[in-house]
Amino acid sequence: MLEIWGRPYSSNVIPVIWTANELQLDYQLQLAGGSFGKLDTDEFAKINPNKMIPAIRDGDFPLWESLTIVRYLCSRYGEGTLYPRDLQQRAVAEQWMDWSASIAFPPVIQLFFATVRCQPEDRDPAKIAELRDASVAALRILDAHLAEQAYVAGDHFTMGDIPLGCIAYRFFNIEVERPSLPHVEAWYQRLSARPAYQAHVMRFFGRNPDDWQALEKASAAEGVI
Ligand SMILES: N[C@@H](CCC(=O)N[C@@H](CS)C(=O)NCC(=O)O)C(=O)O
Repeated sequence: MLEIWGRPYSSNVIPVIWTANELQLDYQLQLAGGSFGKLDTDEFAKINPNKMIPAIRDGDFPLWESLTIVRYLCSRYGEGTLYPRDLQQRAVAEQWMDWSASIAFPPVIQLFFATVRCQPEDRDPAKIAELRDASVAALRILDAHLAEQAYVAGDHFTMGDIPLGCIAYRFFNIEVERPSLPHVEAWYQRLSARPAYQAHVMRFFGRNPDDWQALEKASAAEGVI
């Protein structure tokens, strides 16, 4: 049995859960991190000594780092679909996964924290504009790439779309003025038609810390989602 450890609304956990669902894997979600705790336990130390989520256990094989987990699951369970067989196509998918972590994720997640996760009276318009511009500058690079092809690594959806798809959902749902990014918007619409994206990425968008507390309580009551 595959176990995924984490909170299903945490930005680094969402790509792993989306991947598992795209691959139609049978897995058990172990709620961990935040108020669910468990990161300080001896059991979790054997899975991820960094005490961070996400982490997985595939049988007795533990693995951590979200994008490494996405690559592992796709290579093991999605060869020829999410994990391109063609080496150059696979390299392009990986290139955009690494780019998402190094270039696109930092400004978008900071913009998310400066708006959605910040009480209106504490928001700093100058900081928000700066982060919005940095996010747009990054996404313009993706926009030019997607002008040439439907998905990040070609004509089909692959693992290359997963981290950026998570970022796109955050970016397009933050209430901030933004210029048109027509090719990123068209790709985001294509992702939005995918059932696993709707169910596991478009599911959580907390507007204030109370929402998260309510969600954590509800999730705790459910036990395993
Ligand atoms: N580079 C790591 C970052 C992991 C990370 O920062 N995880 C955060 C949540 S997104 C964490 O474990 N925080 C402690 C907690 O949630 O309790 C990855 O991509 O997996």
